[in-house]
Amino acid sequence: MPNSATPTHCPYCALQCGMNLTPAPDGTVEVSERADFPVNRGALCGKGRTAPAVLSSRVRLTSPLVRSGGTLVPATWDEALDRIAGELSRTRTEHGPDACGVFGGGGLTNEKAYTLGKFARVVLGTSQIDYNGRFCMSSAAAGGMKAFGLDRGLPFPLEDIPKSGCVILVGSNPAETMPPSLRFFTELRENGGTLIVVDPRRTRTAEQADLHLMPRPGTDLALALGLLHLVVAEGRTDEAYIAERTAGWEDARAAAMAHWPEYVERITGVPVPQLRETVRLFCEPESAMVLTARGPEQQSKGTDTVSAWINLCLATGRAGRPFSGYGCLTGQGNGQGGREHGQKADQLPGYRKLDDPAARAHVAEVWGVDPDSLPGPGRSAYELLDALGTDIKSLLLMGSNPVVSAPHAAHVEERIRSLDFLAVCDVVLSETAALADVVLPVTQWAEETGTTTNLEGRVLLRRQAITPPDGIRGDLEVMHELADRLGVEKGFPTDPEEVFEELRRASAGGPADYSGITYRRLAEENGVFWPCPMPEKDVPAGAEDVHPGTARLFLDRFATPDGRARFVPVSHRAIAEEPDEEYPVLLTTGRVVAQYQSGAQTRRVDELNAAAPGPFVELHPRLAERLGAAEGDPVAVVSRRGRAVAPARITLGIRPDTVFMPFHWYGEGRANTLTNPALDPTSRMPEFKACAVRVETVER
Ligand SMILES: Nc1nc2c(c(=O)[nH]1)N[C@H]1C(S)=C(S)[C@@H](COP(=O)(O)OP(=O)(O)OC[C@H]3O[C@@H](n4cnc5c(=O)[nH]c(N)nc54)[C@H](O)[C@@H]3O)O[C@H]1N2
Ligand SMILES: Nc1nc2c(c(=O)[nH]1)N[C@H]1C(S)=C(S)[C@@H](COP(=O)(O)OP(=O)(O)OC[C@H]3O[C@@H](n4cnc5c(=O)[nH]c(N)nc54)[C@H](O)[C@@H]3O)O[C@H]1N2
Ligand code: SF4
Ligand SMILES: [Mo]
Repeated sequence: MPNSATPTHCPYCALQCGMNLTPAPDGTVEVSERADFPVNRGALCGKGRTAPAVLSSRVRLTSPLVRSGGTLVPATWDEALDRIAGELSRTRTEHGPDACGVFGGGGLTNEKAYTLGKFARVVLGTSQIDYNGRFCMSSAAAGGMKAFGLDRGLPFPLEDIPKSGCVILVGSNPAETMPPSLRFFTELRENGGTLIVVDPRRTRTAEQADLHLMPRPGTDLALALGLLHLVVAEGRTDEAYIAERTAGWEDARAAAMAHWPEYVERITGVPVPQLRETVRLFCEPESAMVLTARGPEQQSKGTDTVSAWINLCLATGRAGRPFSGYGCLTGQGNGQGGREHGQKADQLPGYRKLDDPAARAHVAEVWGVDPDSLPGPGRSAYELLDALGTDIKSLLLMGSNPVVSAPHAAHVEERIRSLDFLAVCDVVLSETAALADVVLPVTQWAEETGTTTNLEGRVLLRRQAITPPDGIRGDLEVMHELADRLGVEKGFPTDPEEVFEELRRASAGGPADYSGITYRRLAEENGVFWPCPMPEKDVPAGAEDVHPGTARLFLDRFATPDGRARFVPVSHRAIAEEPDEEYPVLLTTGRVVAQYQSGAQTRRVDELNAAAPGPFVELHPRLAERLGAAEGDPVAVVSRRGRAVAPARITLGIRPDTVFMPFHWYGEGRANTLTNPALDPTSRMPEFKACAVRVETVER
């Protein structure tokens, strides 16, 4: 490996900030500024800056582990791989292929996600594969598909944000979750545009806003409908656009008209004058955007909620036009690419549908298998986890830590413990890995090459910058070795570029078409936006292509058969679990800037732990006073599913009827002990953002 700086990308969130990595003489790695990457222009948050700490053997796994006599003990790779192959094979023989489950992650590179989906269907023959992205952006994906016929989180690059006239950020806190992106919102305001933030908490992002709406958690659907009602009532619809570029307006309009502003104020708690002001700020400029993130999406009506915000954009002519549109801010490092290439329960590579005969035939040909041998769609993430130990006997897990991050986590933990066999590939001994029968230590971002697709739909090359330590292997090698042991000798290469070449062919002609993208292009350009097809039908391996990629979608037509966007008629409905006398308070959950997700990686970094040492319960002074709780006092939050205890953090920046907990920790402060696994009927997204709880003081 070279001793000079390697330009690459951060291992964490979907911004995929560019950075340079240089190996230092003492074996560590230095991060330096990479100013040429347009998304972050050199800026990094604390997580990105400290990411090399997780490469240290002090915190990472250094050897395969195999459970023996109840404890995990070091083993050779052959012992560990033989054990996994043997157990998966036994499960398949005794209970059938669907008794083998596979769970992936949106942090895996495109090459890994693609190979994991192929491994499940071709090697194990199981339909039971899904991934943590289901908990992330699935509602936005479902809403985008319904309206536009395509799901790419942002239909435009981030650099378009400052050129818009108004941006409504719904349930998104980029000041903590994507700090370098805050610049785009600051520039928006410097250019005279307005920023409206919709969040039940006065976050660091909301503090930057021109207008902050503070709805009751779980009421974004009603809020969007109320805004659309006002748009119609005030004659602010764009009738020419509606006639020319959309379908289904009458029904959506009728549904919205039932949501009077006063009724919406009662449901959401947002005063009517603020609704009117929002409509004015959104409709007056020439262009405007709505961007959603997990706040409105992680609800049991997340898909309808996204549809309602899209309807608002369509009725006002704000989609498929310059500096206008609806977008979702995807979360994980490869949250976009990870949802395109087949680790989803119902999906084949290129965002193809598993139940589409033409898609099956195309992918089966690339894979060299009979289309009839491909299983059908399987269960969604929570349903899969819920079936562990009953229908699903053995699980292979790669890139997730569900014991911390899944809803109703105590139940999920109990299901995981009831498995016959669990194998986990991870870089650290996560709380889920600690329950495994076999743990495989895998290489990390800086030690391997692969592609990710950032929140803009920009495909990037994450280059290897250092040599991995001895005794560590890559996820691709793990799948190659397991396939080999399970009787599939070909089709599981360990070279990422070789996998990408196959992915190009598998995705060719699909909605997420990568066939015109090559590693060489990615090395020369600052990423390529999909779709990027080949001009010809056949894709010769390694061939170059001239398609520039598609930075901006829908400017001429939407991806529906007739090119028109679809309105979806939706109506308000309550959250799955409304507060009552016994559980009178709403709990919502989310993130803090210094910890990432389940914390498996960031809780192993001293600097980040110093900044965010543990869980807390954010509550309003009025609620604290009623409880008799002072700042820092331990308080218990109790839901129908369990009890969590963490110190009180008292703030005026939250609604008095709501408490907030970050979900990055395990143990007594685990927020997901409390959360409700009620699922959205379309996206199967759990209701992470609203459940009924009671709050109590704790004697210590
Ligand atoms: N530091 C850090 N950054 C991250 C991550 C991380 O774990 N840590 N994870 C990455 C990933 S995978 C993701 S998905 C993104 C998530 O990024 P965000 O969506 O920005 O993160 P969250 O904190 O989950 O939720 C955003 C906001 O939604 C608000 N909210 C809660 N309930 C509601 C509601 O009912 N309605 C509305 N409108 N708002 C509500 C919360 O108060 C919160 O401020 O972040 C990415 N970046
Ligand atoms: N209450 C509540 N719960 C939530 C959310 C919320 O807002 N509230 N948000 C949800 C969302 S949006 C998400 S995305 C999920 C995320 O939650 P998780 O799925 O648990 O995500 P991570 O903590 O990122 O877990 C990734 C694991 O994979 C490992 N890993 C990293 N890179 C690799 C790799 O290349 N190969 C392998 N094999 N392993 C790797 C990491 O060390 C870590 O253990 O949490 C969800 N849970
Ligand atoms: S914002 Fe996201 S991609 Fe950028 S440095 Fe931080 S964690 Fe990494
Ligand atoms: Mo996420």
